[in-house]
Amino acid sequence: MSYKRVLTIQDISCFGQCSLTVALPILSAAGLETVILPSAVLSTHTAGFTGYTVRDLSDDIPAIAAHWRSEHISFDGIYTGYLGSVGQIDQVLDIIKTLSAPGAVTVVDPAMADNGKLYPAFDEEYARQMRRLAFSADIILPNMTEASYLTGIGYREEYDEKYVREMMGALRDSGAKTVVLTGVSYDEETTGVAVLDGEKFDYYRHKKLPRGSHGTGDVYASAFVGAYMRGMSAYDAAAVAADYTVACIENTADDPAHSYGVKFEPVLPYLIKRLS
Ligand code: PXL
Repeated sequence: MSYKRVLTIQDISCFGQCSLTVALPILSAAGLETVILPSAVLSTHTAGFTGYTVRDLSDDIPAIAAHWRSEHISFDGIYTGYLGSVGQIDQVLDIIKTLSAPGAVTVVDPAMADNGKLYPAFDEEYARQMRRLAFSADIILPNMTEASYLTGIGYREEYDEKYVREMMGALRDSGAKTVVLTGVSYDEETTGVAVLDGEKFDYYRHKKLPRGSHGTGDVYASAFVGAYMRGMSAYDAAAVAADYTVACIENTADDPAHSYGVKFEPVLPYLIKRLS
């Protein structure tokens, strides 16, 4: 089995089962050498907690990248998520330019918004700057809200396939080679993932669980990157990641107090099985 090295750049929310505390175990379970670059350290994530601490690590990132360059370290994949501040967009673009191995894949989860709104730490300027990173990626993994911010196409709660195709076409025409749009739902019972890979449009439908859980975007993106880097097509990786995320939500459903994240760890054997 080929052994790939992936760099993931996103925050450490010490408590809350999202970003790096999700990405590192999932990518490792997928059999990838996983290198982390924390964009910021927070006591918790920012959704549903108040009074959290934040330390932006922008001042450390250039020196870390310079050290890696001096050690001739490079990456087969670079996967970015929640960043600490708008200035990190250029830092990340520079890392992609200087630390990618030949043929490396870049995957950008423009983690900045959900349910029609930006996350508390971000503003319109961040969303505008995120376009530069997202549109330079090989693969982007926005949800419907993020796709709306990236394209300028108005966010809608209800829509049809024509709207979804228009959104994805706009993302692809702006530069992203493959678009994986999450949380695409046409009815009450089901939701799914739309994939535009070159000219090919596909939709993977799965059941919609009554309770939306925090952190599922990060679980999804990490499982997608794991599966894709293991050699699956974008569509197959999108489907495996969806099944794993649903299984994680189901594994959390009997514990309403656990609303800050999903219990993804006990379900890792299922993901590993799907990847082997
Ligand atoms: O799951 C996305 C995410 C990651 N990191 C932090 C967040 C959020 C979403 O709110 O607050 C710090």
